Parts: sequence; structure tokens; C-alpha cells
Amino acid sequence: MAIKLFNSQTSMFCEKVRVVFALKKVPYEVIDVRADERKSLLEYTQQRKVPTLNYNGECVIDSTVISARLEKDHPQNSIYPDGANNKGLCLAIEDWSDEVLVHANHAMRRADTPEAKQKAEAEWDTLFKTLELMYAGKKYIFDNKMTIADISIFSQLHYLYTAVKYDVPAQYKNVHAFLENMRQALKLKSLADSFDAPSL
Ligand SMILES: N[C@@H](CCC(=O)N[C@@H](CS)C(=O)NCC(=O)O)C(=O)O
Repeated sequence: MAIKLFNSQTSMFCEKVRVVFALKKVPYEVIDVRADERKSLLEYTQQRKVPTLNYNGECVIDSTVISARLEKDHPQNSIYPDGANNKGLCLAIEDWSDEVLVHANHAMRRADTPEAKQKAEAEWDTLFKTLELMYAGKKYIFDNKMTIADISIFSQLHYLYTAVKYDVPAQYKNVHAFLENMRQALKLKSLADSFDAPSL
């Protein structure tokens, strides 16, 4: 039985999972949920969220759970850093990115008045300052190893750039350097491209 990913090409959480699949070189089939307005997803799971996996017959929902599950069965090219302390920190950053950066993304995307835009920019500014410190003098959060923390952060920043069409201000040099490192590692021609490579 094949692994099937219920996918939306524009979802940041689906992109996160596609990167994990690619890093681990695990083959999978894509089911585009937009093709039938999520009908087959609803039939299979009784819920609307992607990414969802039909993992050899087992239903796995949520990018964090899917990533952990892939790691368990396919430990090659681990998405976690070495050591228990670093793994805990990595999981906390993954969660922060998935819950906090996504909120700022939604706020920016939905901002339809100058006041709302200003508020969303202020929210992002605080987050960029945090990210700028996280990436100071480092290629990835855990030095030279790309982990799920970087992948989660990248998928949110990439969504900000591509779907929300908001550029990271030039002053955040470490954030720009991180985006460029990820662009190269994921073999994207440009940051405007969505990541859909089957393997890296
Ligand atoms: N925490 C979940 C979030 C998933 C999520 O919010 N997916 C969005 C797309 S980015 C979705 O499918 N929303 C459709 C809906 O809620 O109806 C994860 O990490 O997978």
C-alpha cells in the first residue's frame, strides 16, 4: 500500500511535510485536495485539515505528528538534533513556529485596513527580531544540521514571501541569510518557487 499525502500546494504545513519526505527520500503519492474541494479528504477523515496522511492505511493528521511518524519509521537523515536537551528545544521551536508565526501570517494576509496592516507588521517585527537572534552566527538553529525547527520556520517565512507577498525587511540580515541557505539546500531556483521536489 502506498503512502498518500492529502496536500494543498499553497499550505505552509503541507510544504513542511513535503520537505521532510524529500529529506528522507521516502516516496509518496500526492492527492490534491483542491481538485475535489476536499471531498475525498472529508470522506477519509471527517475533517478538513491538511496535511493528512494515509500512511499505509493508517490515518495520520497534523504536520508535527506526521513528521515524527516519518522519523520513527524512516530514521535516515534525522530531522532532530542529537541529544535529549536539544531535541526538546527543537520540538518547542517547531511548535512556536507552527502556532505563533502562523498567527502573524494570517494577521498579515487578512489585514485589509492600514491599521490592521500596521498591527500585523509590528507583530512580524517582534518575531523577526527573535529570529534574527536565533540565527546570529549560525547556518541553522542547531549549527550545521537542518532540523524540523528550521523547516517549520522556513515554511512560514516562505508562505509570507510567496502567498502573503510580504518581503522580510532588509535589516534582518540573519533571516535573509537563513532563507538563502534553505533556498540552496532545497534546490529552489528562487524563493518564489513552491517546494515540490520528490527528493533532495
Ligand atoms: N497544526 C496543523 C495545522 C494544519 C492547518 O491549519 N492546515 C490548513 C491549511 S495551511 C487547513 O487545511 N485548513 C483548512 C480548514 O481548516 O478548513 C498542522 O501542523 O498540520
